[in-house]
Amino acid sequence: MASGSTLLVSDLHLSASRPATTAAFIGLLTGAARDAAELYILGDLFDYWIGDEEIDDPAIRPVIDALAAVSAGGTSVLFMHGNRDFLVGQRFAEATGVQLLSDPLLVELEGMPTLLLHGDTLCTEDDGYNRFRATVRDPAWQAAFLARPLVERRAEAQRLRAISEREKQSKSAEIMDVTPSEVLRVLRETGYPRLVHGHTHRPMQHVHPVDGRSCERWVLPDWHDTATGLAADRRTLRRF
Ligand code: LP5
Ligand code: MN
Repeated sequence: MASGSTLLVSDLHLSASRPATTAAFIGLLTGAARDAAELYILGDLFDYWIGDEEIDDPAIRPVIDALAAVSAGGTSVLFMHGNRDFLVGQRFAEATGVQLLSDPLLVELEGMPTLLLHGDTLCTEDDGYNRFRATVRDPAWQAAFLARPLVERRAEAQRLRAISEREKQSKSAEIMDVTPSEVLRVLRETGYPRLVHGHTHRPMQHVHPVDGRSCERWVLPDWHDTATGLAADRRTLRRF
């Protein structure tokens, strides 16, 4: 039996260059996730995704098959796009049985109103990233990008990954973390739920006092060091 009826993970960054992480994720899909009612994947499942042709990549195929098997077994697998895999599309959904989610999404987990996000939208002071995001989330830009040959798309993605790693060297930790005022704005706008997100790779349970209430914000870990996530357990969350 799974450790909770709902499991949440994010930031696995699966790629051919990290086979141990792929094996750990497949271990989750063939283990605890099989007995869970729901598995939420809150973005950056893949290191990058340049279109649903990725499904046919030999390094990715076992992940697709394992997602399809766990979905067919009765677990609802739900996926929210991250900043690395915002091009995951309908063909992926059909091949895996995974449901694509919007970001943010307000759900009830064991009766607790919970706002799920990838987390990048909370980082409002990262101007370079936010300009990039506005461009690549535009449907017209995406259609044009997806119409380009796969080999060109892959080269662009790799170029962009290198730019991102370089630019992060000169960004402060504060800029790359969530903006406190944005967290408060989102909490007010959505009725003071519990927040769960990834992206910043700073796993932590925060408590935000806001308008006389205390709102929890749970940050998921990335999978480079620890292949773990959170399980909803009655009205709390815990690492699994
Ligand atoms: O991902 P991570 O953790 O390194 O850093 C993120 C932000 N970076 C990104 C970029 C991704 O790493 C690369 C995604 C690949 C997607 C592949 C499919 C689409 C290919 C598109 C090819 C054009 O999201 C990083 C944040 C960090 O999180 C913390 O929040 O700071 O943001 C950046 O580093 C972005 C740079 O500041 C700005 C990059 C501008 C690039 C402009 C040249 C290319 C223009 C192409 C059209 C938009
Ligand atoms: Mn991310």
